[in-house]
Amino acid sequence: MKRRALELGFDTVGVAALAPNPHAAELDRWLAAGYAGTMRYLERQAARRKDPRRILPHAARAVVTLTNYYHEPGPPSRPEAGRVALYARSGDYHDVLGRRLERLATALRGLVPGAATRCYVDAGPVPERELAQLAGLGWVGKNMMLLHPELGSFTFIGVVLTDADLAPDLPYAADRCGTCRRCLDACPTAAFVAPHVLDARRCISYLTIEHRGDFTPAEQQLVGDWAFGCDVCQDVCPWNVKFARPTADPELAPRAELAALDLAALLARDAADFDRRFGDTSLTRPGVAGMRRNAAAALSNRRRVRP
Ligand code: B12
Ligand code: SF4
Ligand code: SF4
Repeated sequence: MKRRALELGFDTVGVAALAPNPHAAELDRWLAAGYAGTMRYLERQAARRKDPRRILPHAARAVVTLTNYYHEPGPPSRPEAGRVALYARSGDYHDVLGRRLERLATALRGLVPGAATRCYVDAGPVPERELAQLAGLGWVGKNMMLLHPELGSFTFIGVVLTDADLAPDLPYAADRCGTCRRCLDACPTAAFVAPHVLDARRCISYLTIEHRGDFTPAEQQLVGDWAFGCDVCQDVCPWNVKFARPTADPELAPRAELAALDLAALLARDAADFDRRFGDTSLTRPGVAGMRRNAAAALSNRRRVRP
């Protein structure tokens, strides 16, 4: 099954034994502090995140995959272009990885006839970083990213839950951040309250992707010239500086239009035009209204800095 995963284009794969989440208390504290902002679904899913055996009846294992999506950031963007995080510069990864995970699940059911399987990538109540660490794929860094010791953190996590009795891998025991704290210090909005604790309400990724409605003036300032997501706390990480290599995956190839988003053009787009250009990308999450809000904020911030 692991061989099949690599043939399908995943960069690495491991198997986690499902058990109550050892960081359930951290999740409870994080939610109680209000750091999830308006992401109410995280509260609704909390019981299942704290015990992933509750997600699928009789689930016993998670097959966890990592897929490198790193691209060279390219030359500095044009004065009136908005920045898009690297993971969103290609076709929508939910679709690309969703298809691959379904093929992996088919292979698993071929090996274990009658096995139940369910696939997840960034959707659903699955504690994906936790499971990746338990499957031996790396550690959770101070920036909360899952860091693989040879790939870095510019990876997507994809999961197949199953009731099949697969041999689990050993969890990744080491924490290789050491005394480093570059990510915490580099965050442009000071969104980290402490190592491993992110106040999402200050995070540019949350504001530009998950937040609904208008920005307050303070929120608008926080997003800077980012139009979708943010990469700063990963860009500065020594593990990425050393190990991140551009992906050769054709389905994750970056699109020039997304590498430097034309903010003024985006402001002028109607819904149909937006769907034609970006309907198969992750920009559909905030949608045309959210992306126009982001474009207006980024343009105004750029003009404020460079009159
Ligand atoms: C909600 C969400 C967000 C929110 C909140 C982020 C956050 N840090 O919680 C926002 C919108 C801000 C966000 C941003 C981003 N996200 Co996001 N997000 C998610 C989602 C849907 C849920 C995460 C969650 O439950 N958060 C709540 C926190 C409390 O839980 P947690 O992140 O799982 O953290 C656990 C561990 O850290 C552990 N823990 C706590 N303390 C300690 C201490 C130690 C020592 C250890 C080992 C563990 C540990 O306890 C926590 C609770 O179980 C996941 C997908 C999923 N289903 O898991 C993707 C996911 C985490 N996101 C992802 C990505 C790519 C991003 C961005 C990089 C996108 C971008 N470029 O803009 C940024 C990065 C921001 C950051 N530094 O975290 C990837 C991460 C891949 C990876 N290699 O780690 C995921 C896994 C999606 C995927 N399938 O690929 N995201
Ligand atoms: S994604 Fe950007 S804003 Fe969010 S925590 Fe990382 S550096 Fe800060
Ligand atoms: S920048 Fe340093 S502290 Fe942050 S995740 Fe990377 S190694 Fe860990």
